[in-house]
Amino acid sequence: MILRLMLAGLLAVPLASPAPPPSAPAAADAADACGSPYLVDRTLPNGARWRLCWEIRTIEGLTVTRVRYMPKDSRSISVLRSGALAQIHVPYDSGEPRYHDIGSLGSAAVTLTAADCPGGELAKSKVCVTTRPRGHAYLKDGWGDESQRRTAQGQELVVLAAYQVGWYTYVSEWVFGDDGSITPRIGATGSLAGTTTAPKHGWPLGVGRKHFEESHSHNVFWRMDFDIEGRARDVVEQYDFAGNRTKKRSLVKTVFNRETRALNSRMRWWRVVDPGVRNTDRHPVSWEINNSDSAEYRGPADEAFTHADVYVTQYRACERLATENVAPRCGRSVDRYANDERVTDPVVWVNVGFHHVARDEDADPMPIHWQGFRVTPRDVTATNPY
Ligand SMILES: [Cu+2]
Repeated sequence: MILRLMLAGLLAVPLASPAPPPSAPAAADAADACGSPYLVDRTLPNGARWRLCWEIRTIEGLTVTRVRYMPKDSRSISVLRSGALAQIHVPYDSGEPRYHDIGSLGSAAVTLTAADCPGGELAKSKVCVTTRPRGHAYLKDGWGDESQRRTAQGQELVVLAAYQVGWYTYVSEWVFGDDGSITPRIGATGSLAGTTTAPKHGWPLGVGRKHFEESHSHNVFWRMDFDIEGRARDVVEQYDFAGNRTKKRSLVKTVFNRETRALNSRMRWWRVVDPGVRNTDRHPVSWEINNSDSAEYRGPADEAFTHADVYVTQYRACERLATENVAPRCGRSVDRYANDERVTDPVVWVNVGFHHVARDEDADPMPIHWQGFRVTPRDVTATNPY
Protein backbone atom coordinates (compact mmCIF):
# COMPACT_ATOMS: atom_id res chain seq x y z
CA MET A 1 0.00 0.00 0.00
CA ILE A 2 2.75 2.41 0.98
CA LEU A 3 4.80 1.45 -2.05
CA ARG A 4 1.81 2.07 -4.32
CA LEU A 5 1.25 5.49 -2.78
CA MET A 6 4.90 6.33 -3.27
CA LEU A 7 4.77 5.28 -6.91
CA ALA A 8 1.59 7.27 -7.44
CA GLY A 9 3.26 10.26 -5.87
CA LEU A 10 6.31 10.06 -8.09
CA LEU A 11 4.23 9.66 -11.25
CA ALA A 12 2.04 12.64 -10.48
CA VAL A 13 4.81 15.19 -9.97
CA PRO A 14 4.00 18.30 -12.00
CA LEU A 15 6.26 18.60 -15.02
CA ALA A 16 7.14 22.17 -14.23
CA SER A 17 8.03 21.81 -10.55
CA PRO A 18 10.92 20.02 -8.87
CA ALA A 19 10.46 16.43 -7.72
CA PRO A 20 10.18 15.88 -3.96
CA PRO A 21 13.33 14.62 -2.28
CA PRO A 22 13.55 10.81 -1.98
CA SER A 23 13.04 11.08 1.76
CA ALA A 24 9.68 12.85 1.39
CA PRO A 25 6.89 11.08 3.28
CA ALA A 26 4.69 8.85 1.14
CA ALA A 27 1.44 10.75 1.43
CA ALA A 28 -0.99 11.61 -1.35
CA ASP A 29 -1.01 15.20 -0.24
CA ALA A 30 -0.47 18.32 -2.31
CA ALA A 31 1.82 19.85 0.29
CA ASP A 32 4.30 17.02 -0.26
CA ALA A 33 3.97 17.00 -4.03
CA CYS A 34 4.35 20.62 -4.97
CA GLY A 35 5.53 23.93 -3.55
CA SER A 36 5.07 27.58 -4.37
CA PRO A 37 3.61 28.72 -6.69
CA TYR A 38 1.97 25.38 -7.62
CA LEU A 39 0.47 24.69 -4.21
CA VAL A 40 -2.93 26.20 -3.39
CA ASP A 41 -3.97 25.92 0.26
CA ARG A 42 -6.92 28.15 0.99
CA THR A 43 -9.28 28.31 3.94
CA LEU A 44 -12.53 30.07 3.06
CA PRO A 45 -14.37 32.24 5.61
CA ASN A 46 -16.71 29.40 6.71
CA GLY A 47 -13.72 27.23 7.64
CA ALA A 48 -13.78 25.00 4.54
CA ARG A 49 -10.27 24.38 3.32
CA TRP A 50 -9.14 23.28 -0.15
CA ARG A 51 -5.65 22.08 -0.89
CA LEU A 52 -4.39 21.17 -4.36
CA CYS A 53 -1.58 21.46 -6.85
CA TRP A 54 -1.89 22.98 -10.28
CA GLU A 55 0.30 22.69 -13.33
CA ILE A 56 0.17 23.85 -16.93
CA ARG A 57 0.50 20.72 -19.02
CA THR A 58 1.73 21.07 -22.59
CA ILE A 59 -1.28 19.20 -23.98
CA GLU A 60 -4.22 19.83 -21.60
CA GLY A 61 -3.19 23.18 -20.17
CA LEU A 62 -4.30 23.95 -16.59
CA THR A 63 -4.59 20.74 -14.59
CA VAL A 64 -5.48 20.43 -10.92
CA THR A 65 -4.02 17.49 -9.01
CA ARG A 66 -4.21 15.99 -5.51
CA VAL A 67 -7.34 17.93 -4.67
CA ARG A 68 -8.31 17.64 -1.00
CA TYR A 69 -11.32 19.08 0.80
CA MET A 70 -11.33 19.75 4.51
CA PRO A 71 -14.75 20.72 5.87
CA LYS A 72 -14.71 22.89 8.99
CA ASP A 73 -13.74 20.94 12.14
CA SER A 74 -13.33 17.77 10.09
CA ARG A 75 -10.58 15.62 8.69
CA SER A 76 -9.38 16.18 5.15
CA ILE A 77 -10.52 13.91 2.31
CA SER A 78 -8.85 13.51 -1.07
CA VAL A 79 -11.27 13.93 -3.96
CA LEU A 80 -9.42 14.10 -7.26
CA ARG A 81 -6.10 12.71 -8.27
CA SER A 82 -6.38 15.04 -11.26
CA GLY A 83 -8.85 17.07 -13.28
CA ALA A 84 -8.24 18.61 -16.69
CA LEU A 85 -9.83 19.59 -19.95
CA ALA A 86 -9.79 16.66 -22.35
CA GLN A 87 -11.07 18.24 -25.59
CA ILE A 88 -12.97 21.14 -27.11
CA HIS A 89 -14.65 19.81 -30.25
CA VAL A 90 -16.04 22.60 -32.46
CA PRO A 91 -18.12 21.35 -35.40
CA TYR A 92 -19.76 24.00 -37.60
CA ASP A 93 -23.41 23.69 -38.62
CA SER A 94 -22.79 23.49 -42.39
CA GLY A 95 -20.78 20.31 -41.69
CA GLU A 96 -17.33 21.89 -42.01
CA PRO A 97 -14.96 22.77 -40.45
CA ARG A 98 -14.81 20.50 -37.37
CA TYR A 99 -12.05 21.59 -35.01
CA HIS A 100 -10.43 19.73 -32.13
CA ASP A 101 -9.02 22.66 -30.19
CA ILE A 102 -6.95 20.78 -27.63
CA GLY A 103 -3.58 19.37 -28.57
CA SER A 104 -1.16 21.94 -27.19
CA LEU A 105 -3.18 24.16 -24.87
CA GLY A 106 -0.17 24.74 -22.62
CA SER A 107 1.58 26.79 -25.29
CA ALA A 108 -1.65 28.75 -25.96
CA ALA A 109 -1.95 30.07 -22.41
CA VAL A 110 -2.64 33.80 -22.37
CA THR A 111 -0.62 36.15 -20.17
CA LEU A 112 -2.98 37.40 -17.45
CA THR A 113 -2.91 40.78 -15.72
CA ALA A 114 -4.15 41.94 -12.32
CA ALA A 115 -7.38 43.00 -14.04
CA ASP A 116 -7.97 39.33 -14.92
CA CYS A 117 -7.50 38.25 -11.31
CA PRO A 118 -9.41 40.58 -8.98
CA GLY A 119 -8.38 40.14 -5.37
CA GLY A 120 -6.18 37.21 -6.22
CA GLU A 121 -2.63 36.22 -7.01
CA LEU A 122 -1.10 35.57 -10.41
CA ALA A 123 1.30 32.68 -10.75
CA LYS A 124 3.81 32.75 -13.60
CA SER A 125 1.47 35.34 -15.26
CA LYS A 126 -0.62 32.42 -16.56
CA VAL A 127 -2.71 31.21 -13.64
CA CYS A 128 -4.97 33.20 -11.34
CA VAL A 129 -5.88 31.98 -7.85
CA THR A 130 -8.57 34.02 -6.16
CA THR A 131 -11.71 33.86 -4.05
CA ARG A 132 -15.05 35.49 -4.75
CA PRO A 133 -18.59 35.63 -3.36
CA ARG A 134 -21.08 33.02 -4.61
CA GLY A 135 -24.25 34.50 -3.16
CA HIS A 136 -26.34 33.00 -0.40
CA ALA A 137 -24.96 29.90 1.29
CA TYR A 138 -28.30 29.65 3.12
CA LEU A 139 -31.20 31.75 4.33
CA LYS A 140 -33.78 30.70 6.89
CA ASP A 141 -36.50 33.01 8.06
CA GLY A 142 -37.00 33.50 11.78
CA TRP A 143 -40.82 33.55 11.53
CA GLY A 144 -40.88 36.85 13.37
CA ASP A 145 -38.17 35.85 15.85
CA GLU A 146 -34.99 37.60 14.73
CA SER A 147 -32.87 35.47 17.06
CA GLN A 148 -33.90 32.41 15.02
CA ARG A 149 -33.08 33.98 11.67
CA ARG A 150 -30.13 32.36 9.89
CA THR A 151 -28.31 33.75 6.87
CA ALA A 152 -24.84 33.39 5.40
CA GLN A 153 -23.03 34.37 2.23
CA GLY A 154 -20.91 31.78 0.43
CA GLN A 155 -17.43 32.09 -1.04
CA GLU A 156 -15.55 30.07 -3.61
CA LEU A 157 -11.94 29.50 -4.55
CA VAL A 158 -11.15 29.89 -8.25
CA VAL A 159 -8.13 28.65 -10.17
CA LEU A 160 -8.21 29.87 -13.76
CA ALA A 161 -6.18 30.11 -16.94
CA ALA A 162 -7.02 31.37 -20.43
CA TYR A 163 -6.00 30.19 -23.88
CA GLN A 164 -5.96 31.78 -27.32
CA VAL A 165 -7.14 29.20 -29.86
CA GLY A 166 -7.73 30.69 -33.31
CA TRP A 167 -10.10 33.63 -32.92
CA TYR A 168 -11.48 32.38 -29.63
CA THR A 169 -10.16 33.05 -26.14
CA TYR A 170 -11.16 30.28 -23.75
CA VAL A 171 -11.25 31.00 -20.01
CA SER A 172 -10.95 27.76 -18.05
CA GLU A 173 -12.04 27.82 -14.42
CA TRP A 174 -11.84 25.30 -11.59
CA VAL A 175 -14.21 26.53 -8.90
CA PHE A 176 -14.07 25.06 -5.38
CA GLY A 177 -17.01 26.09 -3.23
CA ASP A 178 -17.08 26.53 0.53
CA ASP A 179 -19.88 23.91 0.42
CA GLY A 180 -17.48 21.25 -0.89
CA SER A 181 -18.62 21.56 -4.51
CA ILE A 182 -16.35 21.54 -7.55
CA THR A 183 -17.51 23.33 -10.71
CA PRO A 184 -15.29 22.99 -13.76
CA ARG A 185 -16.39 25.43 -16.45
CA ILE A 186 -15.11 27.05 -19.59
CA GLY A 187 -16.04 30.38 -21.11
CA ALA A 188 -15.63 31.23 -24.78
CA THR A 189 -14.85 34.86 -25.60
CA GLY A 190 -12.43 36.76 -27.85
CA SER A 191 -13.78 36.99 -31.40
CA LEU A 192 -16.11 35.08 -33.64
CA ALA A 193 -14.36 33.28 -36.46
CA GLY A 194 -16.19 35.46 -39.02
CA THR A 195 -17.29 32.46 -41.05
CA THR A 196 -20.07 33.23 -43.52
CA THR A 197 -22.67 30.67 -44.45
CA ALA A 198 -26.14 30.12 -45.88
CA PRO A 199 -28.99 31.58 -43.76
CA LYS A 200 -30.14 28.12 -42.63
CA HIS A 201 -26.76 27.45 -40.98
CA GLY A 202 -26.27 30.85 -39.36
CA TRP A 203 -27.60 34.17 -38.10
CA PRO A 204 -27.33 37.62 -39.69
CA LEU A 205 -24.77 39.87 -37.96
CA GLY A 206 -23.90 43.51 -38.46
CA VAL A 207 -25.81 45.94 -40.67
CA GLY A 208 -28.36 44.37 -43.01
CA ARG A 209 -28.66 40.70 -43.86
CA LYS A 210 -25.65 40.15 -46.10
CA HIS A 211 -23.39 38.39 -43.58
CA PHE A 212 -24.64 35.20 -41.92
CA GLU A 213 -22.29 34.08 -39.15
CA GLU A 214 -22.12 30.29 -39.07
CA SER A 215 -23.54 28.54 -36.00
CA HIS A 216 -21.40 25.89 -34.35
CA SER A 217 -21.07 23.78 -31.22
CA HIS A 218 -18.48 23.79 -28.47
CA ASN A 219 -18.41 20.22 -27.17
CA VAL A 220 -16.16 20.38 -24.14
CA PHE A 221 -14.82 17.23 -22.47
CA TRP A 222 -13.34 17.06 -18.98
CA ARG A 223 -11.34 14.16 -17.57
CA MET A 224 -11.87 13.65 -13.84
CA ASP A 225 -9.69 11.09 -12.08
CA PHE A 226 -11.45 10.63 -8.76
CA ASP A 227 -9.51 9.13 -5.88
CA ILE A 228 -11.62 9.33 -2.71
CA GLU A 229 -8.99 8.62 -0.06
CA GLY A 230 -6.82 6.78 -2.55
CA ARG A 231 -7.77 4.79 -5.62
CA ALA A 232 -9.02 1.68 -3.82
CA ARG A 233 -12.74 0.90 -3.65
CA ASP A 234 -14.00 3.89 -5.69
CA VAL A 235 -17.19 2.95 -7.52
CA VAL A 236 -19.36 4.91 -9.98
CA GLU A 237 -23.13 4.62 -9.60
CA GLN A 238 -25.95 5.99 -11.72
CA TYR A 239 -29.22 7.10 -10.12
CA ASP A 240 -32.59 7.28 -11.82
CA PHE A 241 -36.07 7.87 -10.45
CA ALA A 242 -38.68 5.69 -12.09
CA GLY A 243 -42.37 6.55 -12.19
CA ASN A 244 -42.83 8.94 -15.08
CA ARG A 245 -46.57 9.84 -15.46
CA THR A 246 -47.41 8.36 -12.06
CA LYS A 247 -47.53 9.97 -8.61
CA LYS A 248 -44.61 7.99 -7.21
CA ARG A 249 -40.89 8.19 -7.85
CA SER A 250 -38.68 5.21 -6.99
CA LEU A 251 -34.92 5.28 -6.72
CA VAL A 252 -33.11 3.01 -9.18
CA LYS A 253 -29.38 2.48 -8.67
CA THR A 254 -27.09 1.09 -11.38
CA VAL A 255 -23.51 0.22 -10.42
CA PHE A 256 -20.91 0.61 -13.14
CA ASN A 257 -18.54 -2.28 -12.46
CA ARG A 258 -17.39 -2.15 -16.06
CA GLU A 259 -16.37 0.63 -18.41
CA THR A 260 -19.41 2.25 -19.90
CA ARG A 261 -20.91 5.23 -21.66
CA ALA A 262 -23.95 6.96 -20.20
CA LEU A 263 -26.53 9.39 -21.49
CA ASN A 264 -28.05 12.36 -19.74
CA SER A 265 -31.64 11.98 -18.60
CA ARG A 266 -33.74 14.58 -16.83
CA MET A 267 -33.55 13.36 -13.21
CA ARG A 268 -30.42 11.25 -13.68
CA TRP A 269 -27.15 11.83 -11.87
CA TRP A 270 -24.07 9.87 -11.02
CA ARG A 271 -21.81 9.61 -8.03
CA VAL A 272 -18.34 8.35 -7.23
CA VAL A 273 -18.53 6.63 -3.86
CA ASP A 274 -15.98 4.96 -1.63
CA PRO A 275 -17.86 2.49 0.62
CA GLY A 276 -14.79 2.25 2.84
CA VAL A 277 -14.75 5.96 3.69
CA ARG A 278 -17.61 7.03 5.98
CA ASN A 279 -18.81 10.27 7.47
CA THR A 280 -19.50 10.41 11.22
CA ASP A 281 -22.98 8.99 10.58
CA ARG A 282 -21.35 5.95 8.92
CA HIS A 283 -22.71 6.91 5.49
CA PRO A 284 -20.30 6.30 2.59
CA VAL A 285 -18.62 9.47 1.33
CA SER A 286 -19.31 10.38 -2.29
CA TRP A 287 -19.28 13.17 -4.85
CA GLU A 288 -22.28 13.59 -7.14
CA ILE A 289 -21.89 14.50 -10.82
CA ASN A 290 -24.62 16.49 -12.54
CA ASN A 291 -24.48 17.22 -16.27
CA SER A 292 -27.87 18.84 -16.86
CA ASP A 293 -26.82 21.88 -18.89
CA SER A 294 -25.52 20.21 -22.04
CA ALA A 295 -26.87 20.76 -25.56
CA GLU A 296 -26.13 17.03 -26.11
CA TYR A 297 -24.65 17.33 -29.57
CA ARG A 298 -24.62 14.02 -31.47
CA GLY A 299 -22.36 13.85 -34.50
CA PRO A 300 -21.99 11.33 -37.34
CA ALA A 301 -20.77 7.75 -36.87
CA ASP A 302 -17.11 8.73 -37.24
CA GLU A 303 -17.54 11.07 -34.24
CA ALA A 304 -18.80 8.38 -31.87
CA PHE A 305 -17.18 10.23 -28.96
CA THR A 306 -20.11 12.67 -29.18
CA HIS A 307 -22.64 9.86 -28.68
CA ALA A 308 -22.61 9.91 -24.88
CA ASP A 309 -22.58 12.54 -22.13
CA VAL A 310 -20.54 10.68 -19.54
CA TYR A 311 -17.95 7.92 -19.93
CA VAL A 312 -16.53 5.82 -17.12
CA THR A 313 -13.20 4.15 -17.81
CA GLN A 314 -10.53 2.29 -15.92
CA TYR A 315 -7.57 4.58 -15.14
CA ARG A 316 -4.90 4.53 -17.78
CA ALA A 317 -2.14 7.13 -17.86
CA CYS A 318 -2.03 7.31 -21.65
CA GLU A 319 -5.77 8.00 -21.99
CA ARG A 320 -5.56 11.78 -21.64
CA LEU A 321 -7.69 13.35 -24.35
CA ALA A 322 -11.26 12.52 -25.33
CA THR A 323 -10.36 12.75 -29.02
CA GLU A 324 -7.13 13.01 -31.01
CA ASN A 325 -5.34 11.16 -28.24
CA VAL A 326 -1.85 10.44 -29.49
CA ALA A 327 -0.18 7.64 -27.57
CA PRO A 328 1.18 4.31 -28.71
CA ARG A 329 -0.75 1.31 -27.36
CA CYS A 330 -3.65 3.56 -26.36
CA GLY A 331 -6.96 4.32 -28.04
CA ARG A 332 -7.59 7.52 -29.96
CA SER A 333 -10.88 8.62 -28.42
CA VAL A 334 -12.90 8.12 -25.27
CA ASP A 335 -15.58 5.96 -26.93
CA ARG A 336 -12.76 3.46 -27.68
CA TYR A 337 -11.47 3.54 -24.10
CA ALA A 338 -14.87 2.54 -22.75
CA ASN A 339 -14.79 -1.07 -23.90
CA ASP A 340 -16.27 -3.05 -21.03
CA GLU A 341 -13.06 -3.47 -19.05
CA ARG A 342 -13.50 -4.04 -15.31
CA VAL A 343 -13.34 -0.74 -13.40
CA THR A 344 -11.39 -0.66 -10.14
CA ASP A 345 -9.97 2.87 -10.43
CA PRO A 346 -12.57 4.97 -12.25
CA VAL A 347 -11.94 7.96 -14.47
CA VAL A 348 -15.06 9.97 -15.35
CA TRP A 349 -15.24 11.87 -18.64
CA VAL A 350 -17.93 14.54 -18.85
CA ASN A 351 -19.07 15.91 -22.23
CA VAL A 352 -20.85 19.28 -22.10
CA GLY A 353 -22.11 20.82 -25.32
CA PHE A 354 -23.08 24.42 -26.09
CA HIS A 355 -24.67 25.36 -29.43
CA HIS A 356 -23.48 28.83 -30.31
CA VAL A 357 -25.85 30.75 -32.56
CA ALA A 358 -24.17 34.14 -32.92
CA ARG A 359 -26.08 37.38 -32.24
CA ASP A 360 -25.44 41.07 -32.78
CA GLU A 361 -24.21 41.26 -29.18
CA ASP A 362 -21.33 38.94 -30.10
CA ALA A 363 -19.52 41.86 -31.78
CA ASP A 364 -15.89 42.30 -30.71
CA PRO A 365 -14.89 41.62 -28.01
CA MET A 366 -17.43 38.82 -27.84
CA PRO A 367 -19.21 38.54 -24.44
CA ILE A 368 -18.22 35.33 -22.70
CA HIS A 369 -20.56 32.32 -22.75
CA TRP A 370 -20.09 29.63 -20.13
CA GLN A 371 -20.56 25.88 -20.03
CA GLY A 372 -19.71 23.33 -17.38
CA PHE A 373 -21.04 20.81 -14.90
CA ARG A 374 -21.33 20.37 -11.14
CA VAL A 375 -19.67 18.04 -8.67
CA THR A 376 -21.41 18.14 -5.28
CA PRO A 377 -20.52 16.40 -2.02
CA ARG A 378 -23.03 13.74 -0.98
CA ASP A 379 -22.61 12.56 2.64
CA VAL A 380 -19.07 13.88 2.93
CA THR A 381 -20.08 15.61 6.16
CA ALA A 382 -22.80 14.23 8.42
CA THR A 383 -24.44 17.65 8.65
CA ASN A 384 -24.47 21.15 7.13
CA PRO A 385 -20.80 21.94 6.50
CA TYR A 386 -21.15 25.54 7.73
CU1 LIG B 1 -18.78 29.89 -30.34
